Amino acid sequence: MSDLTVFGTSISPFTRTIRMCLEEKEEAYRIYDYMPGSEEQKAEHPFGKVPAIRDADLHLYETLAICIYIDEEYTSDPQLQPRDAIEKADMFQRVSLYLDEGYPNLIAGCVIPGILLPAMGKPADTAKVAEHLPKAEKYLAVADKELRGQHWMVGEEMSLADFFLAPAIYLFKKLPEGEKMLPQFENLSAWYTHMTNVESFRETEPKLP
Ligand SMILES: N[C@@H](CCC(=O)N[C@@H](CS)C(=O)NCC(=O)O)C(=O)O
Repeated sequence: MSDLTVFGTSISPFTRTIRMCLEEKEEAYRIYDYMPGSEEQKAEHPFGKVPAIRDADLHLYETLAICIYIDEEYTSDPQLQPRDAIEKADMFQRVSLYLDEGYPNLIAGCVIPGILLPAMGKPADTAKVAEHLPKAEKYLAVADKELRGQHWMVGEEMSLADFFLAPAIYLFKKLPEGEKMLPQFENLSAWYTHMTNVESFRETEPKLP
């Protein structure tokens, strides 16, 4: 059994990604629900971002690095990265695109200003949402096209590519504009419905404020 601790609010889609990895590996862990920018999280990440982990003497931050560590240190099945070189490159291409175009537009540009700020008693930033919705739509159109009707984003098995995007889609669907936008993407909608049956995804559903 691991001695692993996760630092970061479970609302964060990045925290959910690493929790999904841990659930898949059936590794026990503790979680401290620290918010981004809090003094506690600044001790875990140099920019106070969420998430970070500690595992015995190891201290790691940045979600992708954490996912790779979990998959390669805890070697039990399922494997979360394809073995085939082309599929592995495809997986990292999708994760990288998500980090560049997905998270900044879906979450930072729409979900946080549109629903999380109001949930925390602050005014919504509707101008920011309006600016980022078309960019979110463009990103989703690419993700939809690349799915080509497959169950998983890459090859025949689930992988980190699925674990990065699904938590973001969950939150984006909470935004009325997001809920309305998703059905136009048939591949993505079918894939997301498939993801909602994945136990590690269900087990890590956050409690929204
Ligand atoms: N590059 C970081 C990004 C993590 C990130 O942006 N997390 C968000 C919460 S979902 C956060 O901490 N935002 C606060 C900030 O950007 O200052 C990673 O991959 O872990």
